[in-house]
This record gives sequence, C-alpha cells and structure tokens, in this order.
Amino acid sequence: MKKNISIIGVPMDLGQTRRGVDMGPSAIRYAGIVERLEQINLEIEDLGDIEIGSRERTAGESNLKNLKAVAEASETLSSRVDEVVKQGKFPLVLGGDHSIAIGTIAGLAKNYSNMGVIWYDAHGDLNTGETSPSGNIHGMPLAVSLGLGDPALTGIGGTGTKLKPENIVIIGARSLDEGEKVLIKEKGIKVFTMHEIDRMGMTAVMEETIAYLKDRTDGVHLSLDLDGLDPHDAPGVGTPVMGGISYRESHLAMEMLEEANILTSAEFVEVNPILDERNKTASVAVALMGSLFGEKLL
Ligand code: HAR
Ligand code: MN
Ligand code: MN
Ligand code: MN
Repeated sequence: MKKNISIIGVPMDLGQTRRGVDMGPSAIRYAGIVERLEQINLEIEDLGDIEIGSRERTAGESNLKNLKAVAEASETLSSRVDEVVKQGKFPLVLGGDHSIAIGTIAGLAKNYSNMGVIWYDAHGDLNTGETSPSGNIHGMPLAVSLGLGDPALTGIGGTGTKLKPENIVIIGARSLDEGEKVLIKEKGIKVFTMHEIDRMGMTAVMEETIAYLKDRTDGVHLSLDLDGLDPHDAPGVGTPVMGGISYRESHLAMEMLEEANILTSAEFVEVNPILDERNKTASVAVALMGSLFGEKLL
C-alpha cells in the first residue's frame, strides 16, 4: 500500500434527505483520523473539504433530488481525486453521503482502465432514476459508475463507463430493491450477502474477494458505507439495516486488505454525527482506517 495519503473531505448531504451527514468529515477528523494515521508512519496530508452547493428547494424535471448540485460537486471531487492519484498519492475520501462515490470513481477511472471496487454496504446502490424508490442519488452511485442512469451523472469526468461489472464485489448486502436484484443477475455482479458472511465467515469472504480482484484489476478501490456494519456498532447512519457486519468482522476485513496490499484508494461514507451516539460511528470509521493502513497492536 502507498505510504503517502491525501485526505479529501466531502461534506455532501444532497444525495439523500436526512440532514447531518454533511458533518461526517468533521466528525471523522474530530475522532482523530490524522493523528491516528501519523502514528503508523504514514505521510498524511489533509486537503480539507471540497465545496458543495445548496439543497434545491424545488424539484427539477428529473425525479433525482438535487441533481444539479450533486453533479457539480461530483465533477469537482473527480478532478481532485485525479490530481491526487497523478501525484502518486493514495486518495482517502471522507463523506458525506454515498453519492460522493460517483465523483471518486470518475476521478479514479481517469487513471485505471480496469479498476476493481469493493462495495462494503447494506445496500447495492444500483438504482437508476427508473428503479429508485426514493429519488435519492446515494442509492445510485454504483449504477452510475457502470454507465447507467442520468447522463448528468454518467458523464461526470467524461463520458464512458467507469467500471466493469465483473470488477465489482459487494460485501454485506441485506437490502436490495427489485431493480437492483435484476441488475445484479443480468450483469453477473459478485455479491457476498449477509447470508454468505454468516455461512462462510469473513475470512473466507475476504480471501475470495482478494483472489477474485487481484489478477484481473489494475487498482482496487474500497467504498465503505458505514451502514454495512450492524447498527449496534455504527448507529450514526441515515439508513440503518439490522443484521449487519460486526465491528470485529470489519476490523478483520480491513487487516486482510492491508496484508493483501491491493488497495489503491478508499472512501468512508454515510457517517451522520447527528444520528450518532457520542461520535461512535466516526470513531469506528477511524479504527477501521487504522487497521486498513497497517496499525499493529504489537
Ligand atoms: N435502495 C434505497 C434507495 O435507493 C436505499 C438506499 C440507501 N442508501 C444508502 N446507500 N445508504 O447505501 O433509495
Ligand atoms: Mn451506500
Ligand atoms: Mn448503505
Ligand atoms: Mn485484528
């Protein structure tokens, strides 16, 4: 794993309707991310937050909420991520709701032609305007990265698909909409649902994930939605779903990724301090990032 890390904060809450997730980057900084990573001998720079527009009071022509502002912020984020990669640094993006993955992945895709993505999430985030039950863009970023959905989003960072379906692994899924299930089957996307995690154990899930992505990709991005974890361990999220991945399993997953040395970028999203218990979810995110970047007890 690269030893130069650049943190990019994305205080975005426009991809969904619950307020507070825009404070995620602050909460993660308050929980000590920079100090934590400095202790493991990493070169770390905090580039601050990117600028986010305002919530749109009236609906546009599309059913996608705040489409224009989300698209603008995604374009900015895409350029920022691209710059960081071109400087030879590891982008660590802090959200913000999961719609930010549209910009992160678009920026990465300028540098990797065969990128892998680990989507650690209770949800598939594979909706389009047609299949979305909510119009919330945070339920769409993976579909957008496959080139599906509104052109205002799929065109971010240039036209063309950013990801190949066979390079995606979803881990932790337990809430999928009908259209998402159809897409997963149609595209052959690899998914480890909670059933597989229970059945196989996290060790085998991560071994398979790593083996699957290692040879076929030229870079691997981790997009970790804190709602992938069980709400007992990560209560500060806007769309909690019971029966999730434990803190211990997540910690193990991060350590295995670190050992495998396959990641080239990461983002941690959906931390909402207003819904949290004493900044627990941000602290969990920081602890997981510690493991991901090689923190050792002894
Ligand atoms: N699938 C639902 C929708 O599209 C809920 C999405 C909830 N999203 C997230 N992202 N937190 O994982 O609205
Ligand atoms: Mn998500
Ligand atoms: Mn989710
Ligand atoms: Mn451990």
